[in-house]
Amino acid sequence: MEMQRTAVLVKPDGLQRGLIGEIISRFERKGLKLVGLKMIRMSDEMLSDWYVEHKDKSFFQDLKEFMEQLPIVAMVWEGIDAVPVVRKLVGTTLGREAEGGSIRGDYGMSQQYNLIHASATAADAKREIAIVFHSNELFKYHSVIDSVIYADYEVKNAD
Ligand code: 3AN
Repeated sequence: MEMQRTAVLVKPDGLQRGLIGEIISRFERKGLKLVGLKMIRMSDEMLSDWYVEHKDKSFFQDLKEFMEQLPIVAMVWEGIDAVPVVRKLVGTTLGREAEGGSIRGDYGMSQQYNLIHASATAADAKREIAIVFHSNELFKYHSVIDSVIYADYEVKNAD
């Protein structure tokens, strides 16, 4: 159990489909805390760093071109075990197979156009957050609902 930050991108297909509000709303309702948010057009260089694990895959170039064509909405969410929690809300990669109730399961049919990116591990989250956000664009604040989202002992054990 660990307090974590995780990176989420709403990809060009999510922007085109008008799903930004819906996606933000799902993370808010879950009890995650929004600590960073921006709309940017990612450069080729940023995307090469972002998708470094896929650099030898056949779809690498296509994936970068798709991500470059329009702006994306980047966010950072914080919470206990935020990395796996967000992955679960997002659902598995292929929209057609993703579980109903997950974002991809409810809104997507595709593998490439799967609406959203979420960090796979805590180490990936750190690396990805640093690609898009400066430290002064990330916020630490007390949320008035914190005390009904977690019990005190959970917060203590997560520090
Ligand atoms: P996830 O986003 O579920 O972690 P990854 O890391 O396997 O999935 O893939 C990163 C992105 O690359 C996916 N979100 C998808 O847009 C794209 N992608 C993955 N596999 C393929 C593929 N076989 N063909 C085209 N695009 C793919």
